Amino acid sequence: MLKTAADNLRVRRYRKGWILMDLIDTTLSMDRWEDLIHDAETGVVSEPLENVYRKRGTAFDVIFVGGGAGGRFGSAYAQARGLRQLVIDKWPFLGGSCPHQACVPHHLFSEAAREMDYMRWNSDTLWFPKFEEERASIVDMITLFKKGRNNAHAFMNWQSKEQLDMEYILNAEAIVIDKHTVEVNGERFTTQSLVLATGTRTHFPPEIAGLDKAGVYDFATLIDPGLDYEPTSCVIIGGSKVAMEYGSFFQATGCHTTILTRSALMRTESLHHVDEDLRTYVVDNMRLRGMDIIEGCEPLEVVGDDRAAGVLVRLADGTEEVIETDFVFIGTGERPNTKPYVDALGIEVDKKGFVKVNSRMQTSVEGVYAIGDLIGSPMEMFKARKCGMTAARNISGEAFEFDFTEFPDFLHTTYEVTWVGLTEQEARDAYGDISVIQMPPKGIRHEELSLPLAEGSMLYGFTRPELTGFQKCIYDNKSRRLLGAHHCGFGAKDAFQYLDHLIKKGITIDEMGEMNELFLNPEHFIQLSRLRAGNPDLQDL
Ligand code: KPC
Repeated sequence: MLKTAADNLRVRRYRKGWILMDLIDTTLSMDRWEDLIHDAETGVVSEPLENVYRKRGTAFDVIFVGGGAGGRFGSAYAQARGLRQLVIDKWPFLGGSCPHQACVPHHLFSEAAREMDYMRWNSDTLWFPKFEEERASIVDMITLFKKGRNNAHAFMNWQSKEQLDMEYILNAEAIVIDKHTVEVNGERFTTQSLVLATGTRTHFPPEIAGLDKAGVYDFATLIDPGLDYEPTSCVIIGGSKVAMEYGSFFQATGCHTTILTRSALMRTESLHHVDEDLRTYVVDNMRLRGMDIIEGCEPLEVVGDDRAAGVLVRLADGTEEVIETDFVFIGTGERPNTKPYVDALGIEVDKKGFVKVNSRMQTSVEGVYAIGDLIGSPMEMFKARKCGMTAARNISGEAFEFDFTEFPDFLHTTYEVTWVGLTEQEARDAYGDISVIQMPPKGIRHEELSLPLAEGSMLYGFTRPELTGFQKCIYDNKSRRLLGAHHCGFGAKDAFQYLDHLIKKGITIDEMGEMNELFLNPEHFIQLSRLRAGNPDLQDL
């Protein structure tokens, strides 16, 4: 019989009924971690994986319930500040849904979508082979992801243990008893402070009938248990980022995709500062790739016997129709499950169940903190991680506030779409006298201009100029400060992390013009700003 990772590890029985895998004195290689996580995922190992200094007892300064990005970064920060921390997760790895079902597969699929889009536009030209749609398989991509994802999981466990010296219990449910007590595997651990970090799940709108039918998926079930057939078409219910991102991927594989959304794409409540010109370019380009986007409609029911066969929708004009499909994907946003915390602790939550916190991540109950997706939008990595850090700083005695009202944002279609600061309209309303620098400039049709042109868009520039992307930045003419930047294209996302910081520091067009571009820089903002920076009176470009 093949030995499993579990066979090679010491299993300690503490007391009758308490069995766990004690890892504190063992250094596992990446390979061994991968094997162990695999064993836990397949049920070969069912006991908790524990990295706890038992000799120090079971009392902690802070327990993080949930070891995703917020819980892991909060734990690392708490540990570094000299607090004794414990982080607990039901999955056999730290890092949460990001590397398991969410951000990492989304990025893999979005990169695949971009590659397939590129291959399609260039099919059977130059050195490109003819694009073979039958080889573009959604199931193959899911299989590829699932085969590789434990590597990142293994690394999170290894880094947290060997480099960050974090204490953790994985593969075990945490039950919050009261604000000082958490039960795991029948054993009680005590804590001074408690941090809730258990994230969210897709919201399946109860008013839409038939969402329990086979053939209905969300981003999580697409991966686990996983889509097990190659769909012929897809109907997406909802117009969230998830809807746009996964929809663009499905469409790129050749699975014709229809998005049914109440609000217009990128005009949903959860997104702010979306410039109308950017939005138009993005949505037009999704349609150009063949997607059907039906806005202002109301999906009513997934029809079919036990399997989805279509979606009944009420259109904006009040008529109803069934859009046939064998694959329904839900992209209507996410909700938390906070009932156990309300019941055990009496913490305040909002109408959708998100935990109410102040800027120090403190809930309505003293000593209890909540972080990450559990507290609502934006459900982005920077926020989760910095929420964890904020909680840890406050628990360690520092009065530290985290304001995430302004942040750089992004999504994928077959493009990378990213934005920060004010839209043109918002800037006009707030400042009146502004300059807009954009590419293509107003008055030039994209079909007649191959710019913007840079990494990732060079071939388009010489084949289909209108596909090269769109960009815009906005200055306040009086202070000459950068107010906002907006981009659809390739390779500029990282720049927006720094632009966000620079905008908050008050960077001016003159300082922008002083920067050293690495030509052809995907956002073009430096050279375009420099062309205007010499003018005492700023103008559009
Ligand atoms: C591979 C990768 O960085 C994505 S998973 C991140 C999880 S965590 O570091 O805990 O935020």
